[in-house]
Amino acid sequence: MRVPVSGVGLGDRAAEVLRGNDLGSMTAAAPRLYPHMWSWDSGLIAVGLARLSVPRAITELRTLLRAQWSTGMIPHIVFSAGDGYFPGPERWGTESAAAAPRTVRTSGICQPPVHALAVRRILDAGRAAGGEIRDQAEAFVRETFGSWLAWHRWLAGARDPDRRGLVEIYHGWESGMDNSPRWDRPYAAVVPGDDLPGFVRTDLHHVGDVHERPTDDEYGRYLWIVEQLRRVRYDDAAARDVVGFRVADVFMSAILAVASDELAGLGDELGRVDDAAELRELAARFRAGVASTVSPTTGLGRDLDRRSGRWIETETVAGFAPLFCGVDDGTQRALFWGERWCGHPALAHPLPPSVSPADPGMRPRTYWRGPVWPIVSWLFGWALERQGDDDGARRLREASLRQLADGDFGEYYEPFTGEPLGSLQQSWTAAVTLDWLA
Ligand code: 9WN
Repeated sequence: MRVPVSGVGLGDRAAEVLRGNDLGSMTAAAPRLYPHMWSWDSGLIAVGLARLSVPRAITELRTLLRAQWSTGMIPHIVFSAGDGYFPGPERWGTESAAAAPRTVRTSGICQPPVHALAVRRILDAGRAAGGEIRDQAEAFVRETFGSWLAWHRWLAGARDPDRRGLVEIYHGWESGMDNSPRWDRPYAAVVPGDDLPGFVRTDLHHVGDVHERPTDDEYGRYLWIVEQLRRVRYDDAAARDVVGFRVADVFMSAILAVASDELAGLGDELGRVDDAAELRELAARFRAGVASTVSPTTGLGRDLDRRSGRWIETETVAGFAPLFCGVDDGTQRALFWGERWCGHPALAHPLPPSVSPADPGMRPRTYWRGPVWPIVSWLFGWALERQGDDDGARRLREASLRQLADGDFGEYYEPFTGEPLGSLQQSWTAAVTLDWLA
C-alpha cells in the first residue's frame, strides 16, 4: 500500500516527472516505454507545462510544429535521439515521403488534434503572468496560428474528403486508443502479407505484465498497415486506396470540433475573421457528423467502418463523443454518471473506464480495453467545464486527484482497485495532474 501524498506534494512530484522526462526541447511521453515525443501527449503535456513555465510550454509546441508535414499533417511521433522504442524511424521510413520534414525524423500517421486546447491555455497563462511572458505567449499564438489552421484543414480535407463531418483514421494508433475493442472488427480484415518484415517488440520490457499491452497478433496487424503506407510513401491519396483499415473515428471528430472552436476564438483575437469563420464552419460540420452516429440501441456515438460500411457497436468511452463536443440532449450525461459507467458500484473511483464495466468483454488491466486513463478523464472535465457544467468537471477532478494521490502517475489505472498500470511517471498523466491542481 503506497502512502498517499498531499496536494502540495503531488504537484511537486508531477513537476518532477515532467522535468525528469524533459529532453531539452521536447518531453518524452514516458521515461522508458516511450522515449520520444507523441503528438497528442505533447498537447496535454503543454497544458501542464503552462502551469510551470509558459516559455517551456511554448518550446514544446514549437518543437512539435517543426515536425509538421508540408500537407499540414502533424505526425504522431517526433523521434528524439533516444532509442529503445519499436517501431522506430527506420521502420517508418518516412524519408521517402515528399511531404515529410527533412530535418526531423517522424512517423507517418497522426493523432487526435488536442493542440488548440493547449495553445489557449498557454495564452491565458501568459496573460495571467503579464510582462515579457505575456508578450512571448501572444507572439507564439500569432506566429503559429497558421500552422494549427493548416493542421485542422488537413484533417478536414485529406481525412474527410466527402465532408461527412467524421475524421477517417488509417490506423488504430491514430485514434490514440490503440487496441480499443472499437477497432477489433476493422482489424480482423487486416491480414499481414507474407512479406511483412520481421520485428522484435521492445514495449513488453517496460510493463509489469505483458497482458497490459496489445498482443503479438495485434502488433502484426499494426505493422502491416505501416508497411502498406510506407510502400505508397505516405501519399494521402494513394494511402486511402491501399490501406487495410479505414474507419471514421467519432471521438477524434469530436476533438476536432471543440479544438476548431478554440482555434476560431484565437483567430477572432488575431483579427483573422475569415479563418475564424472557416473554423466555426468546420466545428459545426464535425459536431453534426458526431451527432449523426448515435446508436438507437446504446445511446452512444459510433465509429463507422468505411471499408465494410458497418457501424461499430462497442460500449467504449469514445461513445461519449456527443457529450464531449456538446451535442448531447442530456441522455448521454445521464448515461455517463449512471451505473453502466462512472456510477458503477464496483469502481474504485467514479471515473470513466475505457470500456463500460457492465460489458462482459471489459478487461480491467489491458490498455484501452478497460482501464481508466487520466487524460481521458481530464478531456471530459475540460469539455464539461467549457459547457458550464462546473459540477461535472469538479466531480471528475476530485475523483481523479484521489486516483492519482499515490504519486505514481500511471499511464492507466485498474478501474476496480485503482492500481496504476502500464508505464509509471507518464508525462501526460503528470501534466493533467498539474492542471487539476492549479
Ligand atoms: C503508439 C504515448 C502513446 C499514446 C497513445 C498510447 C500509446 C503507442 C504505443 O502511447 O501508443 O502510438 O506504442 O503503444 O496508446 O495514446 O499517445 O503515450
